[in-house]
Amino acid sequence: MKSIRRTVTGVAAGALLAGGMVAFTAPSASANIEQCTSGHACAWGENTYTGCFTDFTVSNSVMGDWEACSRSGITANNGANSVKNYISGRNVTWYEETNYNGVGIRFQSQQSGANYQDPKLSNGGGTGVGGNVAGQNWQDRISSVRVS
Ligand SMILES: [Ca+2]
Ligand SMILES: [Ca+2]
Repeated sequence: MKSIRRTVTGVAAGALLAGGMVAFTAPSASANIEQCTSGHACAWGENTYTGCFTDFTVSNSVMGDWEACSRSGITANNGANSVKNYISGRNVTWYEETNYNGVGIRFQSQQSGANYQDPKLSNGGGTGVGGNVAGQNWQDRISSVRVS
């Protein structure tokens, strides 16, 4: 009887551990807009500023690895679903191609108070650059970012 009871207790502890692990991984999955601090242009892998996260203070000709991501084997290149510009006095343009090529979508700074973020790039956002592209699907499309 004693050994059986010990086994049951072990199972219960395992269940508790599994539950704890779920709760532990939740914060990275529920990343949020607070990750984006003043002076940065930010991108998230999922809608509503969630999922993998990366940020920039200057232009980047290629969207590189996510800075924070619970998934392996994916990069920020062609991965962003939501973006924000929190760089005072600068515009941030997210381009379709690397090296700022192709069309883009431009956001003003949060400090300017206008058109500075988009939680769902699949239905467009920002101001079109290089064409009337602001209303297009921009999910998983951005490959470079220019701060100007
Ligand atoms: Ca994505
Ligand atoms: Ca692209």
